[in-house]
Amino acid sequence: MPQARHLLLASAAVTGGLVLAAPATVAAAPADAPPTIVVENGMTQPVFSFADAIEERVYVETPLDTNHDGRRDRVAIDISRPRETATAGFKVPVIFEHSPYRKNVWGDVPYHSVLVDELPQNGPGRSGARSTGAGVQSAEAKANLPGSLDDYYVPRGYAVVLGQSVGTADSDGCSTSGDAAETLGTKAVIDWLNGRARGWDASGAPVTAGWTTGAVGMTGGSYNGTLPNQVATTGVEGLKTIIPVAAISSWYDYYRANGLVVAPGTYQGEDLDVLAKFTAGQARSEGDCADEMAAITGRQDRVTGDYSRFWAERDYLDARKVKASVFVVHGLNDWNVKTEHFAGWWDQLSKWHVPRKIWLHQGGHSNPSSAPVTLPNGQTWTYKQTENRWFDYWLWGVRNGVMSEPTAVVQRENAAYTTYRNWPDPGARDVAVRLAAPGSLTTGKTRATPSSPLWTRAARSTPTSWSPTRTCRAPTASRTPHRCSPATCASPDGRRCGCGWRSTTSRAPT
Ligand SMILES: [Ca+2]
Ligand SMILES: [Ca+2]
Repeated sequence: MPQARHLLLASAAVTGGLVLAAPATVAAAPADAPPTIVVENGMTQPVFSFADAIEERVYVETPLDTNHDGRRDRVAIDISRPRETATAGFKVPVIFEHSPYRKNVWGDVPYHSVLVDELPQNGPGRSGARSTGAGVQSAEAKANLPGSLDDYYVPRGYAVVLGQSVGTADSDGCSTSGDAAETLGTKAVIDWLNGRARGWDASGAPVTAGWTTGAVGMTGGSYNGTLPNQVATTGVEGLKTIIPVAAISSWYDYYRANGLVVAPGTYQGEDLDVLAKFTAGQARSEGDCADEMAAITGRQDRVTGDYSRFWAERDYLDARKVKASVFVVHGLNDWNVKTEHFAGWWDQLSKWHVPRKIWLHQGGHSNPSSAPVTLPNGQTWTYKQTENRWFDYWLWGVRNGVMSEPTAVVQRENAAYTTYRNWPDPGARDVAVRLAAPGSLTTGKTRATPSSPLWTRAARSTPTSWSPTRTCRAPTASRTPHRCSPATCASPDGRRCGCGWRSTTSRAPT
């Protein structure tokens, strides 16, 4: 997508007033002046009263019937917006976080049995059940929505919408974990914000969103960050930008690896059906949605590990329809949503020329720290400030230069932040890495012994996404047509793996 088109879209989003304040001070608007955002150093300032914010619960109609009861499922959303949106005709853009974790999750959902229940990368503190995490909150409408998005952005001139995924919490239906239904259940909220879908309050009275410009930015971490990826692939009008943090780009890469069944770090035995039940809650999983859950268990196929239509429905690695800009954020030591997820997604965004930025840090499955990062122009910003400026640019049309700054911010192995014109660093080069002694890699030569089959295919330094180009050929007794491993696809002399591989990234940062 040509960048110029997005710049036009961003400019068109500015329908409210815009004040560019003097750098050192925040301008105080006269008491009778129309409400405006206030911008200092290219960043919106907190000038609207959070205590006076308007809170609203709306049930948005989706085109779905995931629980097959003959009625369209509705999804629940909670809204916080500046009071001026009701009293002074002030129209604001929306920062939207959708989640399947809001409440009533099944905390002790049964996991699949596994023969090997510990991975080498699992450190101390491994738990047997998925944590509810920061995204799990009671979402009853109240004066202060769960989490800090509303606290931070409502005073700066945004509405914040916290949604509940279809089939979870107060929304209708059955959770489907990652497929088109979940995508459309999220997209419906953006359609409602733009007058293309219906919504009602708790009493059943119709509700419209006349207070918004219709410009929407989505963000969230992990699953909450995956939903923005999903919706962006639809090209829905109104979604101007997304900030997916530690987000999934293909659920096959989350629960499978080249034909093998794998689990996210620290959650051995989890699979997509476990996650669907966790988010749906026990009552639904064992009640109205029992049939739907059983269908997921069958179709996910833990026997072969094959990539199938089921997984293709949950694969977003095609950015051809993406109209939103994308700010990718990921930890380079994330063993839950592994680095291949952002790498493959980034490659797609590059391929389709989506306006984009990337922020990589040395943490795990988490947000970046609050460390300040100095840009080549001498300006210093934290991640949160960069997020703020990114939303200001794409949702309010503030010309703060964020798109002229280095595309990539990368925290290196020594914890120092470095900026690059692009990612991978244009100065990076391919490095062939070979499996060596157990638990190690080498860029040098390796020697095969009969007791240690040699994998001769070169692997590149992370992050790289690998997928098989064909199934195994070797006629060994234990061969299966689905898996590639030294035992099942050895060459006739028993010493080499016969599977072909291709990578979806060409270079890694050096
Ligand atoms: Ca229904
Ligand atoms: Ca809050």
